Amino acid sequence: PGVKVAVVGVTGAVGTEMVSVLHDRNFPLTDLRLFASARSAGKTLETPFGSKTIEEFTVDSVAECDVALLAVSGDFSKEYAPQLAERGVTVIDNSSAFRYDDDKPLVVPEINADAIGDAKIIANPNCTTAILAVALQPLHAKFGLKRAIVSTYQAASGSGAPGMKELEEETRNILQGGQSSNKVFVHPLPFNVIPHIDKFQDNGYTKEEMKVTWETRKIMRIPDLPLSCTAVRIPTLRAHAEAATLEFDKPVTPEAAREALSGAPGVKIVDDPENNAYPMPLNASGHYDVEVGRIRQSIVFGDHGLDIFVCGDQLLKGAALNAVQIAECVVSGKVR
Ligand code: 2RA
Repeated sequence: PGVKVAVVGVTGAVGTEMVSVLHDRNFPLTDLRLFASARSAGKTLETPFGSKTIEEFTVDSVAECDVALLAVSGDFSKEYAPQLAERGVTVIDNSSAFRYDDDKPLVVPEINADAIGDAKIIANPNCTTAILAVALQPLHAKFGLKRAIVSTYQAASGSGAPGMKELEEETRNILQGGQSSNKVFVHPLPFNVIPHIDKFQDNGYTKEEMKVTWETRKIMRIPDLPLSCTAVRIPTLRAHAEAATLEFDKPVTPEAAREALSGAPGVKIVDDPENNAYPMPLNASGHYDVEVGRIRQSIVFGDHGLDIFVCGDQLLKGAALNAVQIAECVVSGKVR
């Protein structure tokens, strides 16, 4: 018997990718229903499953499905995810609404699928966190992660389809001598970097930066992990890159790190500096694996430290792929 799946927020960048990933991974579904707001309801969407009509979201309609993948705002999730869960739907939520609730699992399947248990609402992490955690876990398992300092280089897709559109249009506009008129990003993004993603917090970090700290601790089950992050938007389209300086409990070498990472689920080592091979957004875009490279002994933390560079598709491992992987765990029972 197959599973009835709903994708809610299907007109967004993440929702669109969810449908593609379900198809690409041959997800065992008997029915796929696509939901969006009243504005898009009734429109036809070309999908890998063929032409499909978008339905207006109602709790009653989505409650006819077994699993709902939500790619909607946090406020929407907060209101409707509990109602769907009460009606028996397993909700996998891409917003930040439930990530920090102690009783809701926050899951990267390569790391903590066992946290899912019987949960009816499962939180999908922030993209930046998911991409980083996939690379950190194999190193943590072998050497024990003690501290991390992270800097990110985040693509426009983190602000959804409107962010990607603004980057493309504004780049064209500026090259043609026009004035920038940014709306999605707080400053013009083309030819710029913006060290400001999400709201500033009382401690001077942004919410995006704190998400990386809070969520990495929860997913990797290192509750006090000292991890600081500087999150920066750069003018790339859809893959986030991150530099991490790591300290471990045990001594580590780049060779031992490569061994620990080699064959780790979701990881692709791209680390051949002699041939100019290292993780890059252009190469990681459209791929499931997180690229890890530039692995070197850290000057700061010496024989207990590494510097690494990672890159992963923000819309895939950072969002849609991870959500579908969680759904795969739920339907296959790999939840303990
Ligand atoms: C960003 N992490 O890149 C956010 C999206 N969830 O803006």
